[in-house]
Amino acid sequence: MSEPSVAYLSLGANLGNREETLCEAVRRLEASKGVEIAAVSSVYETEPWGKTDQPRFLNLAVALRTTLSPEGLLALTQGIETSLGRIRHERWGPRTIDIDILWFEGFEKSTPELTLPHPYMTERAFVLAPLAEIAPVLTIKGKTVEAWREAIDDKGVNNISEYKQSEKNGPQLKS
Ligand code: A4P
Ligand code: MG
Repeated sequence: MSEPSVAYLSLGANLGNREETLCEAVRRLEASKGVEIAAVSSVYETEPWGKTDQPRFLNLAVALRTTLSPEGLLALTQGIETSLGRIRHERWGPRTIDIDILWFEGFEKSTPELTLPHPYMTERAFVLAPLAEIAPVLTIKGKTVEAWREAIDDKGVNNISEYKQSEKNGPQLKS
């Protein structure tokens, strides 16, 4: 089997029980073959970006090690989105769950199916704030995630809770 690669994901939800959906998505990632969760950021409540007339999101970032290819990881995350009730309507519109691959070790590519690193990650405080907690020195386009985060306006992006790893029940949000 090949050596695992490090990858970072951004998860977002703004419909339904947002906390429960995010927790369940992390649990499903963790339960997936070829995926090991290395770190989960705090949870942030964030003003909608792009299309602003929609409910606020909860966002978090996940670090993982995986033996999957980038395309294999995308198929997995899209399967989890679908199984959690994601229906694709409009671009940047409301969603039960969205899982974006931000960065995948050793891969820079741009195809319609997959662009790595994620093209908007350095413009989004809702991505950079959680990611800076778990990958501050990761370098994207010549700058660290922490430097990108310091440079961005993070008004409307609020850390609301730590993410708690419970041995029995899997990850849960602290109340
Ligand atoms: N795709 C290409 N590259 C990637 C990648 N690195 N990771 C393709 C994941 N997918 C990637 O995505 C459309 C297509 O992008 C996929 O078929 C995949 O092959 P989608 O999830 O079906 O559609 P979408 O999410 O509506 O479009 P898009 O452009 O991915 O939107 P974003 O960028 O995900 O933005 N505001 C706040 N505060 N918090 C949020 O989480 N999210 C969005 C969605 C907008 N505003 C937000 C938030
Ligand atoms: Mg998306």
